Amino acid sequence: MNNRRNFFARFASVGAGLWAAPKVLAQGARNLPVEMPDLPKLPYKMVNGVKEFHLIAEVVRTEFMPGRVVDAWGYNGSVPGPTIEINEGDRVRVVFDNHLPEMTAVHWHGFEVPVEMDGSVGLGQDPVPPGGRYVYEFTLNQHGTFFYHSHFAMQEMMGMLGMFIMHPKEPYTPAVDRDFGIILQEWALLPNNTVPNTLSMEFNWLTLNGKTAPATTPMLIKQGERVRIRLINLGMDHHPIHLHGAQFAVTGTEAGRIPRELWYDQNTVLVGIAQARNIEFVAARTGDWMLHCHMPHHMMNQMMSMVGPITHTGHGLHTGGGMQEGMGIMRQGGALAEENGPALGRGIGLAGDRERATSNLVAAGQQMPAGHDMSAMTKPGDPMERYPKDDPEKKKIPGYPQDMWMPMDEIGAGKPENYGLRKGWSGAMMGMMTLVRVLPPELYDKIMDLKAKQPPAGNKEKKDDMPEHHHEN
Ligand SMILES: [Cu+2]
Repeated sequence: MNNRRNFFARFASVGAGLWAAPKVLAQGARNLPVEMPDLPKLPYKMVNGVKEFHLIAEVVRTEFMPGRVVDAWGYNGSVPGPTIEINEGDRVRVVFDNHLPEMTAVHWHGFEVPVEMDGSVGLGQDPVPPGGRYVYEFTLNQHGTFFYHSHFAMQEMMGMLGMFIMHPKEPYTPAVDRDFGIILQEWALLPNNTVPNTLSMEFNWLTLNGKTAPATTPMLIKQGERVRIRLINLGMDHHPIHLHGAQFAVTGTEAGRIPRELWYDQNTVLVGIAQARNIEFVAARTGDWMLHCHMPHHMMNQMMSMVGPITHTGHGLHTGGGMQEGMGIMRQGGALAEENGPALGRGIGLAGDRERATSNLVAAGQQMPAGHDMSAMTKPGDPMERYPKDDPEKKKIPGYPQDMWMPMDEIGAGKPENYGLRKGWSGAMMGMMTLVRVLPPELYDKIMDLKAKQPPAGNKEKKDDMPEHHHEN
């Protein structure tokens, strides 16, 4: 006991400066509605003291970015599904309807509830048939960042997942000024195809709350605010999520709050499959800071098949097969046929006869795709002038080409959350990325003003279901 008290005494002296600005402490602790950029909340009604939600599984046509149409599976018109928020101790009923053409059920991930309410089909309940209904009801005596999902693996990869926040009876301290939620997902979508390939182990679209950068909506923060971001991941890969401009402490997992004496600063947090991680930090420095998965292939959209040596199939690298085979799409033969089997999914080196070393000169004689060549942007005297447009010499440089620069600012134009971003900002934003915009008060107020004047959003973004932003002035 004595040791413990000493520990806390020591902690208190160190901790004061680390975790909380005095302003935040003075506000006292309370629970804030969680802001989910680009996603709706699931509304409820009170029925005899029970919070009753209505959740519907269905096919949802959505867009990862303007023009990139996807036929995914989700809930209530949203992929991922709408966010459910309750308070610790609540009695909750979820009336669940299946509008899919096959059976499903809802698993409440990490919930301590009776097995009949767990959503593990076969063990606790029968599958909910197409057109069927199942009523889940439980009292929730937990708190933290949870989620719900189909427990059919392929349905998970069609997008059937949603955030479930349980607010604590005793609000967490130190209090935060902003509380955000982000759902990480990955998808395999061939060009000109709207249906995700759930068998693939290679992913070319990476989303946060169902959007891919630069179409992700930034999180807006006023300088000095204390911020919580809740991250959840349900896919085939782990995502090391990195924040620019501020270090953070990991303050919660999928099982709830981490005791404060176990916090320590980091700037990258690994969000493993089926895990939740809450991070917290004080937004001290103004700027448009990236929050992104740090896996290099997750920092791209489907352009990963358009640049780099793999572009030039037949002219150099040929690992495992072409893009279609790599994503499990057969052009001929069976998936287990001798000529296909070893080459499917992630190359494991068995298809040695199809592999070649990467060399320079892969692109010799080829026209680079539009956007590849920076020379259009060079001015006299720039170092880039060494490699003028279409100079065959640069194709002899080992490794060339690797990346390209393709700002698409127009994709985010007209979105108030993007107001004031530097010209060319979208060139940095691809794949599993979004922005944490730490704004000086004037710019913050200006953007809030623009948001207030925005016409009501369409079906997908049911902004009116969102609770009001907490905001002091
Ligand atoms: Cu990742």
